[in-house]
Amino acid sequence: MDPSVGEKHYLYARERYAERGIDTEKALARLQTIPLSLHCWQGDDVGGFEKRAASLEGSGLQVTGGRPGKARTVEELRADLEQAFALIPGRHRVNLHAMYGEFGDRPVDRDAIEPEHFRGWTEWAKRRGLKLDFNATCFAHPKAASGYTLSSRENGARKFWVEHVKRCRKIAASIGREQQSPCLHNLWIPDGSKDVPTDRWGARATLLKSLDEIYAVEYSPQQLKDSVESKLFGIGSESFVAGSHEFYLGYALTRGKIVCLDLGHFHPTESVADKISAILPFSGEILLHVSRGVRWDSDHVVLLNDEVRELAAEIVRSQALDRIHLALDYFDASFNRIGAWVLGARSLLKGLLLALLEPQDRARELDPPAKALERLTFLEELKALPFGPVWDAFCLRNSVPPGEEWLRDAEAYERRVLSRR
Ligand code: RNT
Ligand code: ZN
Repeated sequence: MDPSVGEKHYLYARERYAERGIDTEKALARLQTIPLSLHCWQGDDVGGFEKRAASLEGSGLQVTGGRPGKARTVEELRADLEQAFALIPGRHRVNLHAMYGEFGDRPVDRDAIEPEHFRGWTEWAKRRGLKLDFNATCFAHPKAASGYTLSSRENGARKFWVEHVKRCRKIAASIGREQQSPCLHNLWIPDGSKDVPTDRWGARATLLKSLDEIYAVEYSPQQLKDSVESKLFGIGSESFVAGSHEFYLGYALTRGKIVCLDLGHFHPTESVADKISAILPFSGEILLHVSRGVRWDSDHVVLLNDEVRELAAEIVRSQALDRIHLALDYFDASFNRIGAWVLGARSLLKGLLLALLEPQDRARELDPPAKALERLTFLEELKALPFGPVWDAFCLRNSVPPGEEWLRDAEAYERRVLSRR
């Protein structure tokens, strides 16, 4: 798109929004400040760089599709991330998993990882002006094969995982110190049971004990923030998940931790958007794993669907942009993996922009029940405003291809780099 055409369309759109009392410049300026944490694991189908062949078996995570071109080395993954960032407007973060360390030639088990294994990442991030977040990897490991980690009744295995997560927090804190921005350490465990359990109480008591051991080590919140991620069920944990939403909500609120809400981790008719204003009065911050479940927690690439729009709208309406951390979490190996990153990130940013283009005062005025028809009509009419040119302006100002033009670059990269792997 010729930038002057883009600008012409934008000026028209700006006027249309201004008629409704919406300042598009203000919305664009706000959007510019919102970082998304891009999940490194989309680049290699949740593989990681450990020497041991990793299998997702028993973790409940399933990556489907066999498109060639997944990253096999840390260099390839970084190059792919750089290509993705070149097509995503704004300044964002990279979300690492412990299995993505650079471990050299000898195998380093999860209970022995150190900050030095992530030095390459911090140096790269610094050069690229990126900040990092971190996750413990409590799956894809023989000691997680029983389906239980931190809630394991087998004390040796449990201790192993406690040690792993402790080390992950230490690594995350050292990253946070280095980058002068808190590193968010998220904890998700696969623990649960395929069939009817008889000791839910025991598993949860054990998980509680493990978490308290882990978080007994204190770090400065300038360096490290901790979140815990619940789940409803997984493949292989259909009947019981130790770290359920109620469990972690209780834990986070009593221990000053952040809850992580993954869009795929609730009953399909449950609204994560609705949870924002229900949790924030009691908790300083929330982490969102933005994903798209199709029938189950299938981790499809994020699209600008009603769920994402509603979620973004609720964040903005709650004036909570500064209290909500946004991360992407999906894995799709059925198409170009760089494209998957870009499409998901751009869809979420679009949702945020749409939310920022909602006239807040007017919206609140229309909330009373007597105004239901007016309210719905107002929301419907907002959908008819020329949002596209405002989005394109955001892309152009960030020197990123507008519209679907980014696809050309993603496809060229696939031809030039990915298809040769
Ligand atoms: C699993 C959780 C978790 C993982 C990543 C890889 O259901 O969503 O966040 O996707 O840690
Ligand atoms: Zn998640």
